[in-house]
Amino acid sequence: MSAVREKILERPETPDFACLRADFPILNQQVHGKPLVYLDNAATTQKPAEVIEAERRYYLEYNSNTHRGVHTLADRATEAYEGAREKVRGFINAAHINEIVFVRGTTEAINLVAHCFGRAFLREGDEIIVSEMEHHSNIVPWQLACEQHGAVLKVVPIDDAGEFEFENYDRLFTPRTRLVAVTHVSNALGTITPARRIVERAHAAGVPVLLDGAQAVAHGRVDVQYLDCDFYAFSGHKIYAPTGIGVLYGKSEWLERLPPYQGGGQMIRTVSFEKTEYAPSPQKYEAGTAHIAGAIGLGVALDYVSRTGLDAIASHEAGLLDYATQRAREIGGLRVIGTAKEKAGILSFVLDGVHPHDIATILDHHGVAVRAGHHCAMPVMQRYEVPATARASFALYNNRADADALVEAIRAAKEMFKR
Ligand code: C6P
Repeated sequence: MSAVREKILERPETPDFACLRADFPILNQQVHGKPLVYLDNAATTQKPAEVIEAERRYYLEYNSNTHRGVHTLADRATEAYEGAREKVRGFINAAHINEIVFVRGTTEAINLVAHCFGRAFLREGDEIIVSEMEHHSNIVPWQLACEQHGAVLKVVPIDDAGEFEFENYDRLFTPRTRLVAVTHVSNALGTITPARRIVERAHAAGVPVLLDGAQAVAHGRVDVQYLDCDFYAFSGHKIYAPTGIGVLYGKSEWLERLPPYQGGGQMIRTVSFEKTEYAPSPQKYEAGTAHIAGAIGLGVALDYVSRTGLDAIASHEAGLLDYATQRAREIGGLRVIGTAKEKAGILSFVLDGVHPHDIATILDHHGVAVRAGHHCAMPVMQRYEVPATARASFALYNNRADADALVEAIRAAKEMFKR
């Protein structure tokens, strides 16, 4: 660890974000001859060197399968893998370690719940509530479950600012409502939804809630006991960890009741041709060899974020978002899509006369990486009657100079398309 970094860690309440940037080696490069300004963090975040090193060390020093071996390397791998599970538990303040299931990412976590919950509890005419601002990963799995079991999807509208319309949500409940699945933070708009109130309302009707935390976990404190949600899904790669690893949190009472997702090794207690008994959660949901290195990397990434401090990260990113939004709004013809009062670090916008894909291409030539498209949230695009948006999304290593580079590159794009 560098001396500078040690100094920062002595005062974790005021981390020096400028120094933290050095922890992410990939950022130190040029793109099209310009310094890289990475603002596509909602798609995936970059990884600190210590996360990359943890994965490397696993493969170099103790690569082995977990839970199966009786040799030293297998013990080390199992200890590190289960240690990572405990880190996840602590990070989201889950009550029990058996409530933490390792999956590939948010998408798999939601599919797991939709599939298992559907099989166990959905019947013809039952209803699932989602919102208009969901990512496709929190729409399509429910559509598949509805199709299979004859259930119906009901949608909470959003208003012009991109706020969750709570009164309309309230009205959607009927005696047939079986589950609510909503995002904690919208990837297309940045809206932070009133997750705790959403859960409270659903619980008043005896209905469980799944929160999609893909865009939330890296940007503010998440406490699943405070939220009281029944399920919480997130991806490692959006919180400075490797791809291919993610987490499904589920309350014990649910994970004990739901049937398994996939069958295979690791998820059983006994197998015979007549009958198989399943292992308890989380093993019941983790058939096959896990992404062991990924889980270990995730544990290290969560340590990194915790040391930096979630509250400090949230306020750093909020400051950046305000600054970037204010400066972007000075550009004539630019419209911000998503102006909710409570937002995480996402700036979605359209620019008169320039297609978002063209904006992103020109920005790339200025070294600025953003995403353009429907962001896997087509209903949001339909709601705002735009084909796509350009989206800049912030992480802990971004700074005002990045926001300035973004704004200058947008101005250049505008200039190029001037008639
Ligand atoms: N959003 C984005 O650029 P996976 O792919 O499983 O890690 O995450 C899916 C997912 C689910 N919910 C939300 C709210 C998300 O933002 C995402 C991923 C990326 O916005 C890639 S489409």
